[in-house]
Amino acid sequence: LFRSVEMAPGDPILGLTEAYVADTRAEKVNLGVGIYYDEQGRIPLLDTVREVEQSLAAKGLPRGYIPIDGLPAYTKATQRLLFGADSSLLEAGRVATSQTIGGSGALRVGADLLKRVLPKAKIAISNPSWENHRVVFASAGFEVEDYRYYDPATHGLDFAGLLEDLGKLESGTVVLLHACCHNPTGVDLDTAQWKQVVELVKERQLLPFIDIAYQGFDQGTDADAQAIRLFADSGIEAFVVASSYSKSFSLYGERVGALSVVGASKEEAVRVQSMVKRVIRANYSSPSTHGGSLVAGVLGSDELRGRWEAELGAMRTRIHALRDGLVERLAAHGREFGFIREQAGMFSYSGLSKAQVDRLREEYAIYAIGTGRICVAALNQNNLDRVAAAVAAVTA
Ligand code: PLP
Ligand code: TYF
Repeated sequence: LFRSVEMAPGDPILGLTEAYVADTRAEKVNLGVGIYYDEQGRIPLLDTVREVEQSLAAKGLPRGYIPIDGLPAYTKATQRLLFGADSSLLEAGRVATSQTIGGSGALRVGADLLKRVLPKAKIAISNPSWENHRVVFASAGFEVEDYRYYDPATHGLDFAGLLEDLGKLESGTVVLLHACCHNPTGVDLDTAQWKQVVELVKERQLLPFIDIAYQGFDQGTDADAQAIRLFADSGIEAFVVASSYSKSFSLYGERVGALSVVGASKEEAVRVQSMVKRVIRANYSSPSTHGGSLVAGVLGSDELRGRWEAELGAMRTRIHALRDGLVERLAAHGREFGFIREQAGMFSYSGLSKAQVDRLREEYAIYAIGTGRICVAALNQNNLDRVAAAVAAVTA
């Protein structure tokens, strides 16, 4: 039956981690996958998460099914974090939010929903984007186009190209936008640029689909949600947000995300929510209890939420320091990488070529993505010197 099945191509990012794990060199460093590691090179378990987890364990709660669209305390808290506690959209009941299996699940449920309600729409993603964006939307039956985004000459934004390409999209096209900490480049729009994009999207009648997987990793939870807030204030009738807590709560394997769909009215949001639930039912019936309970437990307490913001703030501050540290060490080797300071979040498009990335791996046991993407959040004071020296060597 399966005799003619071919090997499917592997995930280039997760495949690299497999190669890293198999590498026996003691000094190896994995700058490939987007995970935040602490100074000891471990994935942190946040204190606030640990506290909620311990109190839940002590209660020994039963594990019945939760609603198709998730825990109400979770979806409510998520809405406030994304749209702001004083959001007029929330006040008006215009946002339909569901707990999903990670941010990836939110993208897929959102894609299936849009395919159902807008069967002819295409989607445009940034060039480059997280590779799974293309995979998920293509699997849901979308034709995927791209818009210019990154300018290799400046290691920054090709804003003129972006505006030109968005301006040419057919009306009704879905536009996938990274709210902050763009994956893979680390290149974001500033406030003035976001305002222009919001105006253009409105004028061209495009449908914004905002992916926010790194809220709080650049400037803070409110500042990093500025794209959502600007679209919310723009008078645009409808937009979609896929969000993830994988990074901001360091809960990667718990698969905690959410899909929020903004409609024109409360009544519209109720109908949309019913359709989202139907999509979820057809995919996996309902989400899981544990991760959602942890997040809801933290965000539902003012005290814990404040401490979580501080824990997230510490991760953010450390990433900024690692960017500075890398730039300074490279400068000491006579290499100018100042742009790494301007980029935001976990990732940096380093400008390293495929051949240079190959040399880093083969000669120095330093793993990066072939496109030159490095995960800055995998650096620490122990490996910074070695990484900088190796980058200097391969760029000689
Ligand atoms: N969107 C972007 C831009 C990401 O980088 C990620 C990373 O994992 C996701 C979505 C998916 O998040 P999750 O791991 O919660 O599925
Ligand atoms: O881009 C990254 O590294 C993260 C993690 O199939 C990730 O977003 C990578 C690949 C993948 C799932 C998650």
